[in-house]
Amino acid sequence: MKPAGSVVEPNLSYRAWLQAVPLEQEELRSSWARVLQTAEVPDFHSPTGAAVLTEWATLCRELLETEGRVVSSADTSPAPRLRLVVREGILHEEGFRIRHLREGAGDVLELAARSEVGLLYGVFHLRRLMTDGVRPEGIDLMEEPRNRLRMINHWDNADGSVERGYAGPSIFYENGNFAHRFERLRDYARLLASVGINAVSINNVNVHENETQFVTEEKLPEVARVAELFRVYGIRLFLAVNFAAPLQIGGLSTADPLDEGVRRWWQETAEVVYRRIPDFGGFLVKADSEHRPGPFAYGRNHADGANMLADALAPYGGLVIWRCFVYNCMQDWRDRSTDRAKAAFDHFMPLDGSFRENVLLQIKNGPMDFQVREPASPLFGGMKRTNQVLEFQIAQEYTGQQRHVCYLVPQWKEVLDFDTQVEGVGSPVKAIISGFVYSMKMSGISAVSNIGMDDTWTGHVLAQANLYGYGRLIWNPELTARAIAEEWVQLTFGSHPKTLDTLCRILLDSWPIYESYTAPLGVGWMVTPHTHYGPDVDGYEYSRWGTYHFADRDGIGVDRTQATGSGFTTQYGSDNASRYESLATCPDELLLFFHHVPYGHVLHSGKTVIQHIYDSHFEGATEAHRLLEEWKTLEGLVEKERYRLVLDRLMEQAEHADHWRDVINTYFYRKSGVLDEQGRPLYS
Ligand code: GCV
Repeated sequence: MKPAGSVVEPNLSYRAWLQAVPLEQEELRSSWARVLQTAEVPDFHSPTGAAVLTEWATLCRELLETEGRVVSSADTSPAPRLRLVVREGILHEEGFRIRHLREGAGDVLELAARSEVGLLYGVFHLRRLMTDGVRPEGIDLMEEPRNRLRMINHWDNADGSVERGYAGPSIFYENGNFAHRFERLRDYARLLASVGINAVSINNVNVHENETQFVTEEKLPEVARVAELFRVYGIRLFLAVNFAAPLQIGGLSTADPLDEGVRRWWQETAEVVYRRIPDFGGFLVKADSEHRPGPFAYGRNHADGANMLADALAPYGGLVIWRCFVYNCMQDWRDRSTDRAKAAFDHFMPLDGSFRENVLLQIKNGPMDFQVREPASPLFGGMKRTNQVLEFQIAQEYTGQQRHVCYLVPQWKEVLDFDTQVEGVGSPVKAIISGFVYSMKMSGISAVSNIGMDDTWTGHVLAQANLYGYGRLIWNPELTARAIAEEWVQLTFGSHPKTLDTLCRILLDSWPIYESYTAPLGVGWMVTPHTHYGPDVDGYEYSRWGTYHFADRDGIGVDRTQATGSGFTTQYGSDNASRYESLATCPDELLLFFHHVPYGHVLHSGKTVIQHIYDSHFEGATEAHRLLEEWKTLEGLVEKERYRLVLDRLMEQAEHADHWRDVINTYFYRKSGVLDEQGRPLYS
């Protein structure tokens, strides 16, 4: 039996949110068929135009079960149609407008854009409207991206592995070389374009010897083939480069950014790259970070390094995206004056205003490292004269590694909505990053990819919602997490009300649930070293990485106050600084990020810290089991393959949440000696 609003083809996981789900409602289907079946098409000038036509034909076939017919713009017959128009002077370069027009006897759905890629985004938007049950009559909407750069960073290595990859091997490489999986790359580019992504870096920011070669004459033809595939979908290709490349592959004896020979080497390299890939995006650089080479070795600073590369790329319009993830990774936990959270700000604030126009500083969303909960980085709002890129992580390194469901859009929204208050109330991160508060030549958002060779792309079918949601959110940060979840569920699983309702609840509850059974109250870490999967409360407590919770028999948390701690709070604009500084106003969920408190400290919620730890861990584990039970109610509504895949994952999550609960509760019971008020067993 075919369940209503569902789909029955094989390979459904692979198709992700671009499923062939025929519109169920007859009336809806016929009103869309009327205006979509015939397309009036302009003269296209690039392969992107061909992709627009393919997507339109696919819509007709898969959602309307009909074959589309093309007419030229010279055709003046009054038949209803979709009119595709490339028009100068309207909108943002990548935006589009969709209008329903009555013209004589026939009605016309006009999709207008300034560029062919704008039309492509528009056709993908039609798919969303159709799936959402919107009728074509009366449509009049405009869409344009709020962020100019909308990027994915791959941490893929040429040997085929993916750093922090949880969905199988790399789609790009195997055995030290390009893997030539062109069909898969095209399918991936299509998925990305469908949510508005326009840039991708294809190799790990930790650039090893094999990938250092990517900028050589020998390897560039392969890079160029990948760039060509992405170009069709409006996506520019970037490479992560090794700052020491002049030494490693250039035969030079230095990589000093002020050395004439080094500067010339990078200029020549840029020339070679652009000869092969004229629209090459630029270089992404991790320098002087976690043992990667950088300008410090030569007594130079980050601006010296970034500007040298920027000068090499400037003649071609290329960008340098320089990461701010710089900290002392050889710390001693006894050294209380060094605080990793302060490092990025300390390194980069003094350089604000000294970077070239084509340099963008890429800043992780929080001051530490993609934890389940962190405050926003104080560099947002701090830096006023430098182009910025916000970096998220779609890969769930610290949020369940795509074995646990953790829908991250609500977390990302909190970061984007965080009011830096630097220009008075109303200067949220999203307005800074979009270039609205301080005009920036170029800015945007990037995120670490969560895909690999797995049939589902993401390892966990529900983790596809994070890739989808990332694209949609950075296109328009005003979209709600629920609206994005609803879109994704309908496109991915069909529109049965029970499926929609249940899956949206699972997704929207998942981040708070994950948070509640893992590290408490913003303190972070407590994960198994290196793998970062599973609980190990002291795993990173005495290590070199600057990742401490300072739990002892009396209390827990990191004192980052100005009064008695590291002074990290002072890096924020004044109102936020005082809000975080004071125990009276610091939000509960970030309490242990900013303060060291006794276990008996009473939270705003009215609970003590220790009781909160116990309660949240019991509740979190119970809730993880509830997610599993909710999913089980969809048996028969979701086709077998994906039903089983998700079921397996949720079973693992529920069991693992119990493990987290027991490890964390046992640890804190033994440290504090405080019993649970409700008398529940604190260890197993
Ligand atoms: C690519 C964390 C991760 C590393 C990653 C690094 C970074 O430390 O664990 O795998 O390296 O962040 O963002 O550069």
